[in-house]
Amino acid sequence: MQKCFNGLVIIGVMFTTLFAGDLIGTVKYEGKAPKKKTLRMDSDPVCSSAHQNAVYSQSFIVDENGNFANVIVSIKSVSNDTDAPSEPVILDQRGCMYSPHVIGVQVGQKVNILNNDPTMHNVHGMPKANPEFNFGMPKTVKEKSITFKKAEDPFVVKCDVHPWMKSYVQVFDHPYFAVTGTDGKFTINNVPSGEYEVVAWHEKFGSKRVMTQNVTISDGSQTLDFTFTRPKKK
Ligand SMILES: [Cu+2]
Repeated sequence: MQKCFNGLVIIGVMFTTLFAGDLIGTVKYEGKAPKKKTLRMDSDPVCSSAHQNAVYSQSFIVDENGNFANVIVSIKSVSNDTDAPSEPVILDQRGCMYSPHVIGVQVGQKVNILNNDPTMHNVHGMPKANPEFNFGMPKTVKEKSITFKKAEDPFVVKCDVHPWMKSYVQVFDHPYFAVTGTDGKFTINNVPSGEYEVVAWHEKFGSKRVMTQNVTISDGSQTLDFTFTRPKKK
């Protein structure tokens, strides 16, 4: 009986390993992109002197082909029995900018916030499901770690010293999410087979104007593209 049971467990494991697929795609923006916004960092000479050239806001990055960066693409309502990765997600403060501008992290996974600037930052996160956090990072404090206990929609993390510094964080209870690069591309690996709703979020469209599409994942890879369009003026 024991042998038979073990056999079933092995077959079960094989099924979950075999029947998983990658979700890949490109996110586009259609329409006239907003004018690039120059960031003025004069209020802190350490910040302004860190840049030789003009620095632009990262809140809307679209290239000439419409490839849309910093979009969080994620699978909604997917079961997950894996532990949070021991590898932390890095949120760097460098040149008085957050890098990356948008991150996804799992419940229980560390976010290591770095200060690579010889100045003071104040990290102020405004989640709703998780406790708000707000702490200073003088130039002597090079790293602080935070973790989240609950999954939640993207929220802002800003610096109270430098008003142009903003980043966005989304917390997931599974590993099936990705953030688009400047080429608009994303890859979500090893999604268990099934039918899902896939959500694409961008900060300028917000949680009320996320894009959703349905997809069926089976063995192999599946392509799913999204196109955000400029909202019509009322
Ligand atoms: Cu700052």
